[in-house]
Amino acid sequence: MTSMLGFEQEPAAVVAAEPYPFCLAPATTALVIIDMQRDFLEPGGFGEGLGNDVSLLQRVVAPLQRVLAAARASRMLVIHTREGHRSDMSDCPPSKAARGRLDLRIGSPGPKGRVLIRGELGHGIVDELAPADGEVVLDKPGKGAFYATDLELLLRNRGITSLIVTGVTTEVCVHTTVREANDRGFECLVLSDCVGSYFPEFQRVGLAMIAAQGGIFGWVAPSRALLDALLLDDSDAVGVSAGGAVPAHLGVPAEQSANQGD
Ligand code: TIU
Repeated sequence: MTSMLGFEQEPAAVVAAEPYPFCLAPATTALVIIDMQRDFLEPGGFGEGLGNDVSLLQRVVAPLQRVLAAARASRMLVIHTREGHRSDMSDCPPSKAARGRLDLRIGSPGPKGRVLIRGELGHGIVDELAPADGEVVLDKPGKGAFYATDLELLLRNRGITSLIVTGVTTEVCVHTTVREANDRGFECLVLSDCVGSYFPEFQRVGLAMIAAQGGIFGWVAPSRALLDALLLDDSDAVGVSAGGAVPAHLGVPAEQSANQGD
């Protein structure tokens, strides 16, 4: 099947999601893993230093490991991002450098090296989700993964139209990235158990905001729904590919631009 953009697509998978099912083809989908860095997730990092309970973020690791394995098995493009700055902080706006606490800011020394500085231990991705050879590792100076990076170029060159967005934190770097992606025409599925916040109410509301108003920024689903969809048997998948239709029991439009509510 050829997409509207002219890229050849593999048979689609259909993910049970809010506000309605999300259709994806692995060849045109990227798994984006936002900032699963020691500074945000581990004791002794920046997040804990600011008084946050990092166990709320660590919950994300196990389900995200399963999604990463499935994405690799499906041969999806995998992109790992890292928030951080050059050691001289010349790429860190003074307004950002001033945030945090007087004694703990970006660039401050800590148990995991200088906070959010490239090359320091705390800036690295947690061992459980270590990038594999050939996967993209994207260093970003901002909260959004598109700001001041070549992410859009990488995605367009690969014919990527859909993003599965995961990582931390839900209301900060995940949300910013989803908004940036949505404005650029990428369709985003956010996996609810693969994104994490230090604040339970922000997690709940952050996810609700994405899928509200008919999917104003994107779709939300638990990772189980994605894993189930990627394991669709051939007859279901071929139905999508050949006929442009999706399995009838899911009742979804062939194109996600067609809203279920219409
Ligand atoms: N990656 C990311 O979300 N960066 C943050 O600074 N998040 C906070 O919630 N602080």
